[in-house]
Amino acid sequence: RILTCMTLSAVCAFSIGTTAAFAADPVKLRISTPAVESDWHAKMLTVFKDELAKTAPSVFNVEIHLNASLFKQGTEPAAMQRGNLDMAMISAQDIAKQIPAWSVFTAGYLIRDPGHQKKVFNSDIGEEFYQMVADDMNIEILDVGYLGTRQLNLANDKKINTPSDLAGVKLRMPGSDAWLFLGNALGADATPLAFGEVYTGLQTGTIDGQDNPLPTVKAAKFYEVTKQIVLTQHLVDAVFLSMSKETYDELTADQQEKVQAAAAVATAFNNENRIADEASLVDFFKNEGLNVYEPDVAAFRDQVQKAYLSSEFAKDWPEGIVDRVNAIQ
Ligand code: KDO
Repeated sequence: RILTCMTLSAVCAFSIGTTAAFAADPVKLRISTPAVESDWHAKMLTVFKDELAKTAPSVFNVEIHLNASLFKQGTEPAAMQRGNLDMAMISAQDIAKQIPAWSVFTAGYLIRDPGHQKKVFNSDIGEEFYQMVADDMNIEILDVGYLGTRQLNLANDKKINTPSDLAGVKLRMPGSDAWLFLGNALGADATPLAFGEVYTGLQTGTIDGQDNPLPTVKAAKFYEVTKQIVLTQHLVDAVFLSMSKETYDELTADQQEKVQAAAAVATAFNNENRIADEASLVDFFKNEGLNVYEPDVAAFRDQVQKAYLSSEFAKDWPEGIVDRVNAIQ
């Protein structure tokens, strides 16, 4: 073929020109996340990419950037809004920075379990809240993924039973008001730190503990530098697989459909694996020598719910939203 091109250069130039006219460049989708490679929500991005490669071969070029290597944790929404990033898995806490009504989904002990989470966001509540994100942030939420139920993970072995046992404990939280409020509501001294710095923070003692779902405690190896996990179950956490609306609106209707379908396959993969992992990981951590136990969860629930209901955040919640969320079975 090269030989033919060299000898028949005029014909060759003609044929390259015609091919180029028909083959559209793949649509580049750059995704940024702080997640580590072995965590389920990082793997779910590969499932998303593979699914699109199957359903729309050569149409998309999905680039996955892990470990916050492209954008710092929490800066992804702004990056999408500036047109510098196509996709991310954003949190309710990220969204609440720009849309205060969303802080309702940062409240501890509101969403009951992963099934409840899925139903809430698949209901008219999800529709209303996703619309706010589309209108006010120019971001299209494709689907909700279950990040897991957040638990306390502490470097020392002092027994924790009620919120007062956390007094003076420097609990790392991601860096935003909504996250810090949760840490303080649990009774601890919330300290902001990016996800990528948590392992070293625990190792060197700049923080006394952190909170994350069990699969993340395993994937990020926090169990290597901590002594106990307190099963407070304080936040049934979510990540919202999202796309900048600028990118989304440029897709054809068929491409949008394929993207939506791939997102659904990816979140289903994540949820299934994460839920199964949560059930089995307690034994893993015990084998690693950690003390894993349930505290007085009712005491934590009571204190945290009261803190949220009387907070400044609650003033921005749409009328009746807590009752509507609670009513979803
Ligand atoms: C974390 O920093 O603790 C957190 O769990 C917060 C989530 O919203 C999400 O950003 C997550 O980290 C990252 O995806 C890393 O797992």
